[in-house]
Amino acid sequence: MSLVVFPFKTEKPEVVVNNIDTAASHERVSEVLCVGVEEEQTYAAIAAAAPHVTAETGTPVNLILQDRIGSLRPGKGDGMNTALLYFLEKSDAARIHFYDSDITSFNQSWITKAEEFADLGYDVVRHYFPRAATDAMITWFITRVGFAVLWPRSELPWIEQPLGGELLMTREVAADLLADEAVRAQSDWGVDTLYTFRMIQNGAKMFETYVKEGKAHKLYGRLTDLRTMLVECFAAIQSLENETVDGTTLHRVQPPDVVPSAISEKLGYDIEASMSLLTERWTPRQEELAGFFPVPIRDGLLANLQRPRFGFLDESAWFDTYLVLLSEFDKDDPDWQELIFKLWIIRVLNYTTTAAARGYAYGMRYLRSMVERYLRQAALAK
Ligand code: GDX
Ligand code: MN
Repeated sequence: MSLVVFPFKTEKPEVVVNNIDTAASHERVSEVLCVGVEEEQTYAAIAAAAPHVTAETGTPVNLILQDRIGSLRPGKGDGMNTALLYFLEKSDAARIHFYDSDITSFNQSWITKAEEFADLGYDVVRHYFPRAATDAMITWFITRVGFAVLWPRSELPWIEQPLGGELLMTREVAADLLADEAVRAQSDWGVDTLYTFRMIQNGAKMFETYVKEGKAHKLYGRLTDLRTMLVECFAAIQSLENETVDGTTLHRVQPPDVVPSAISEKLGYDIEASMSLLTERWTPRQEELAGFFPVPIRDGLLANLQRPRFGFLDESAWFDTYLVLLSEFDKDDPDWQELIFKLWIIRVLNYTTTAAARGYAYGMRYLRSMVERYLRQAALAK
């Protein structure tokens, strides 16, 4: 039997409660655990609904607040690690599933799929979803690029959605994760990167299952909403820079299926609003830090003091930029935070206007082949 966990912050209560009910009604689920941050309105709504769901389904629904386990910003990482600790110490379930609580397309087949592949002997089952060509821009330009550049011979760059919050793992995998000091420390958005990285490094057998209805959830508008996530996801990669990963892990990916037009035709972010961010919030120190980059990149970046410019940051310039960021970026420095944010927006706009503008199929083909080119380039240098 399995424990299903929903980490939550402030979400629409009816969405979360509906998801809890869906999970509690599944025959493989012996308990549902909701992990909140504080006793706010979402927490109160879940507390009120939980006894009814338990009574109707016969499955206990428990609600707890996250512990302070890590040492970075207290965020989703503390929530997930609190759930792992609960799973290992207070539950006798054989497997744990995580699902984001804000998903409106969640249904029982997600749990069934994960269980079926775990039954086949995989230690980790991750869900992956069709995404718009301009969505998942942190995954593509930060995480998958970082995995390709740093561990080109490992399975890491081949993981479809390394940051996805929907996954199953066995007790053994959970114990390995929680025994790891760096995992416990990662209390922020970097937690997904750490989990994915250690799973592959520890040799867990991983299966990625395709969920064709997609993950419909609370949407972002301007890319500003993603700023903290960007900084924390990059810092997580940077913290792993000196680690080694061999290339022997078993990792299988279920082939993708049809992509609904609602997804292939979706715009992932507001282009005009994001462009206007490029000329804002400059400081003299950021201008100075721009000097760390090769001259054409520095000059292109600084042109954004006057007006948005993004033509210069193509695939090869991003490789060079990424290497400089790996060695120079300081996650605690507000000027570096703003500069990596600007650079990432510039790269995203460049990609949007040169590749995604040619259509969904072209954009996705481009992103996949880009990761492949990066890992070949990195492997030659290592
Ligand atoms: N307990 C707890 N504590 N839950 C949190 C916290 C926190 O500090 N912050 C967010 N959550 C919950 C939230 O309510 C939701 O259920 C889930 O975590 C994910 O947060 P959301 O704001 O919906 O993030 P988003 O942008 O949808 O990101 C998710 O997908 C990303 C991705 O797939 O790219 C999330 O799982 C990310 O970790 C992942 O990088
Ligand atoms: Mn979400």
